[in-house]
Amino acid sequence: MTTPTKLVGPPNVGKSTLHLRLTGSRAQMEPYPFTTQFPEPGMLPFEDIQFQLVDLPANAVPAESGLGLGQIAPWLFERLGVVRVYAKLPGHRAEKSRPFTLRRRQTLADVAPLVHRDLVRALRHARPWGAPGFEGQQVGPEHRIADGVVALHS
Ligand SMILES: Nc1nc2c(ncn2[C@@H]2O[C@H](COP(=O)(O)OP(=O)(O)OP(=O)(O)O)[C@@H](O)[C@H]2O)c(=O)[nH]1
Ligand SMILES: [Mg+2]
Repeated sequence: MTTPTKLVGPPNVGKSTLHLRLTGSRAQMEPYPFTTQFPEPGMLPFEDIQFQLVDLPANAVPAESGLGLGQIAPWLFERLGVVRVYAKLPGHRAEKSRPFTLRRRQTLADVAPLVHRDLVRALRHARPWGAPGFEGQQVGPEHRIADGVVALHS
């Protein structure tokens, strides 16, 4: 088992240097801010376990002035790969105000237990709307989720 841990901080303070020293990663370090553009994972061994240490791009939003504050939520949304699923059950309208939030690469089988306990076993097929190419087309529980409405059928 690994324990994911994130390395965050202001620009140019030596996060990547530390990451490289700890994990032997190929994290890029330069004497100017915003060198790190993408998350860089590395493994830090300790006795018989390993920490997964992720070097992250700098957070340059000054809390005092609030400049750029509005970018944080969309950035998190994108980087975490959040997907919103609006579930529709037979005989009900789609719940458009309360999406279930999952992550990219999850499947409709992962949606089922969030909607109803019984759906875990009962889900037979679904019809997703939102992703191009799957507008209402029948798909199985293994189908990868996308933002949009999904009609679930047991
Ligand atoms: N003097 C000194 N310089 C350091 C230390 N750690 C890192 N540096 C230098 O500081 C600069 C920035 O290092 P990085 O590791 O790229 O910093 P960072 O925080 O990852 O920067 P961003 O990815 O741009 O946010 C590099 O020139 C490093 O060589 C330290 O402990 N002391
Ligand atoms: Mg860096």
